Amino acid sequence: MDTIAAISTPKGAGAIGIVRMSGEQALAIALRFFTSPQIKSAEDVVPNRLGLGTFSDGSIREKCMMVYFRAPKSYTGEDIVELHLHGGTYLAERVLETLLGAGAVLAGPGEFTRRAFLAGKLTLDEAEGVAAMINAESEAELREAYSLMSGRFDARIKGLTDTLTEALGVIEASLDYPEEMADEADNSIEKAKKVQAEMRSLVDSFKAGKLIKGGITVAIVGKTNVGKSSLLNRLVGYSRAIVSDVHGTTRDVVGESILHKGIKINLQDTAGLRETGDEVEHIGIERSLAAAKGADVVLYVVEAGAAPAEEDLANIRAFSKRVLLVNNKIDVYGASAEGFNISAKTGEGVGVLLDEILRITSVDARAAETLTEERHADCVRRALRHLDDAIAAFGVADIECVAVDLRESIRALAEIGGEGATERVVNDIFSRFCVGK
Ligand SMILES: Nc1nc2c(ncn2[C@@H]2O[C@H](COP(=O)(O)OP(=O)(O)O)[C@@H](O)[C@H]2O)c(=O)[nH]1
Ligand SMILES: [Mg+2]
Repeated sequence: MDTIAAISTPKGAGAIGIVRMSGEQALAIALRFFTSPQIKSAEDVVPNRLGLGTFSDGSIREKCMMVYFRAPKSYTGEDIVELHLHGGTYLAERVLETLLGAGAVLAGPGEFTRRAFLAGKLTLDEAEGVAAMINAESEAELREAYSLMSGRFDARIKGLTDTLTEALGVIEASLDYPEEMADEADNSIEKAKKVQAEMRSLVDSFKAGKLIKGGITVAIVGKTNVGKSSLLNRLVGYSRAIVSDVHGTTRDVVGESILHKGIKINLQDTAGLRETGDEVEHIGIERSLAAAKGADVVLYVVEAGAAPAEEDLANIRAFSKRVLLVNNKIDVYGASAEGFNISAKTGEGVGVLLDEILRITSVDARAAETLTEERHADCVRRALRHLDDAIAAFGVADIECVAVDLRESIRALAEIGGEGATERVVNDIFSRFCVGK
């Protein structure tokens, strides 16, 4: 395999820039340009230790550090060399160019991690965890990513697979010795039922998992001037949207994300709902309704003490199952009997409202190990379907049918770790990585 090279730090000015190589030639290529008094030959390079030296290719002389990881004890399982340079957009590119000129090949997105996967250093779901960690924007997302990356999720799936494999062994044996194995077969199916229950709860957790990954989208809707933009501003902590007592101020959907208790919430302030002859405002109102339709939660805001506009509310309830009635301006009008009482002006009640958003979407930042990846959800759903069939067939249909479905179920679960994953699936996963990882 080629020796690959890439810049592993983000583009732009920064304290350090790291250029990384992986492959058989990595050290030889690096030592053509990197010199230090301690290194007379490749044997002098101590693995896993940063050493100070000079990178020089005739035109640049960069005082920098180098670290060498010897195969197979490296991220990719191959020889890896990292050059830790002064930060800067140009310098790292310049060094990379020199390495490419000396025989290294530019790495594609995620190619280091892909090599790690091919070398058996990590499973496919662990690799997905690496990508998820890099992209994480909230505490909860990071926690789920760690659960994937560290193999905790993989171990849980393996536990399920082991139980099913054991059950399959018994079922296969009972093909030949139906009488002798009857009790054991019963027993195995009971165990398989526990796996079935766990798979079901995993599949259920994907609803929350998706919200953890993408954030909970919350649309703020209601009549004009009830304080929707003020609520947005209060939640984001600065004056994001224009607030005024002129009716119909907000026209476009104004979006901004916040973190609450480690969960990302994507807020959308919208144009107030009212009859209008203004063409632009009318378009804005259509966008408000579209935002409400696409949201995970809708906050329907009214002025405290005033009744909600029944028609608007019914309209919204028709397409959104999670609608919270929010009574704003309690600092002037006092609390209402029904709904959430808040003041966008003083901030009163706003924390309770955010907690409620997490509660009704069943998203909990502390509950690690929800399903967050569509691919995993798909595998578990398929595994569950086959297991359902196996359990339903037991005692009713031919025992061979039970065995066939159990095998399919096990196979679907194994795909999570990458077993039997097609080239296309693997390519798709690594193409989502950044170059240099
Ligand atoms: N006293 C009080 N006034 C508020 C509160 N929230 C908004 N307002 C005022 O109500 C008016 C309309 O607010 P705005 O956020 O633009 O409403 P929107 O049209 O629903 O976006 C502005 O004059 C705000 O200052 C509140 O909680 N208390
Ligand atoms: Mg507004």
